[in-house]
Amino acid sequence: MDNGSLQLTFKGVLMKKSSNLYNEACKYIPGGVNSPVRAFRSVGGKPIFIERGKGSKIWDIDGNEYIDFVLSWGPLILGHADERIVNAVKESVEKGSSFGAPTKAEVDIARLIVEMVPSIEKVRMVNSGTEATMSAIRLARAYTRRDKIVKFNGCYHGHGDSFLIKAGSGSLTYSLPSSPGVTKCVTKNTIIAEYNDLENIKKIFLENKGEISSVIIEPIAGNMGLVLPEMDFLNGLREITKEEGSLLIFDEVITGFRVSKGGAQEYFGITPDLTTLGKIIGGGFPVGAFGGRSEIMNILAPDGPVYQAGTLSGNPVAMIAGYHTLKILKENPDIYNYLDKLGEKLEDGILDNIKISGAKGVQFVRFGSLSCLFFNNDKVKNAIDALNSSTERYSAYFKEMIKRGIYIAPSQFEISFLSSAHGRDDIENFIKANYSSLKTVFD
Ligand code: KE4
Repeated sequence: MDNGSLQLTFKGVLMKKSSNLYNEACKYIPGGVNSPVRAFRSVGGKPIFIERGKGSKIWDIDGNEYIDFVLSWGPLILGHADERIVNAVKESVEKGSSFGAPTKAEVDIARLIVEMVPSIEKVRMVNSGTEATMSAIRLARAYTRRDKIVKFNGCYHGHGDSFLIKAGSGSLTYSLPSSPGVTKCVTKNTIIAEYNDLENIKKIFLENKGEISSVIIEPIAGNMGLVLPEMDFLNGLREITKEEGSLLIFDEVITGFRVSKGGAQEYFGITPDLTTLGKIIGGGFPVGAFGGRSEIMNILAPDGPVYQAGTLSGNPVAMIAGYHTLKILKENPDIYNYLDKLGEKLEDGILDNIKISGAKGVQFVRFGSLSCLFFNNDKVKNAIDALNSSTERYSAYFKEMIKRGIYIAPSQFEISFLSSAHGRDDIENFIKANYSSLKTVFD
């Protein structure tokens, strides 16, 4: 798509500096970005370059202010530049940034994760959600001595080869659900199931008896838009993996510490065998983690034969940012009620708008502080449904919201987030912008 002509405007004003810097970026960085979904390709226009953020707000390099509902794709549950995190990071980095040797900060955050996440007795820190999920399936394959994994159509677990088959997030955004470069010997060990379809899973296990090492799932799917698990789907998965001797892996990179202080597994009362984490546990710094029962984790090097490593894994500055974020969440569980109340206010406003704005075929989905607006005539229960959404309508809506100073995900297949720094006025502004944007899109 010609990305040159379409230029986003903020309240009608051309974002000149962003546009020029994007042209410059494209000389040195593929697509001008370091992660595809940031390029705004599916909504058109050039990406907005951000200068700074504070609380619920961000400012672009042209000086335009936005209320941010992307929050770096989820990590910033306390909002941008939270004083408590900034001060802790400043103090830490003044003592040095990295040593390639163990530090107290790693022990402190590991202890907190073990205390907070029901399934985790031991945890290994890495530098991204991708590293966490690729390490978790390697561990599951070693532990069960089986090669196959099951993932769900539309779920995204990072860009590890085994997962780039019918993935979600950016690969769905670019309709590249399976990436070139992933070899057949990898794809043959990845089986794709449909979200919310227990019969399909039972069939897969029958056809691959004794060969499936693990089933990895986003317990609440946030990479095909927001898709909620139907009743008993997760319980059914837990039962069948137990019966079949396969490991159940909850990919809680989004939901971990987001939907409750113990993640989706605490919220639903289902204990997976392994859990992958990211985003919030880094407090805005590059961090991922995977953990589970000691008997599984103990086969990891250096105790066991399963190799996994990382130069900056457990980086003390990132650990401090994550540790203080988790500590604040643990010590202030009312943050989750606050986020849910804000989410409720958002939901009430948007449902009213859908009724009175003349919008047709719009579905609003929310789970706590996670939400998504599907331009779709039907309820979305899996990736097949999600792909029936109108990306054209979403793109038009996105541009209208940006013009009104509301920064939402530049893709129909991503979701919106709230933080404890968001206030009622931010929600009211969203609702106002949402009404006039829907009116414009459907006029
Ligand atoms: P990272 O490697 O991007 O840290 O994490 C990969 C990952 C794993 N599991 C889940 C459930 C995830 O949502 C992600 C990454 N999320 C996307 C946004 N939906 C990252 C945004 C991007 O790719 O730029």
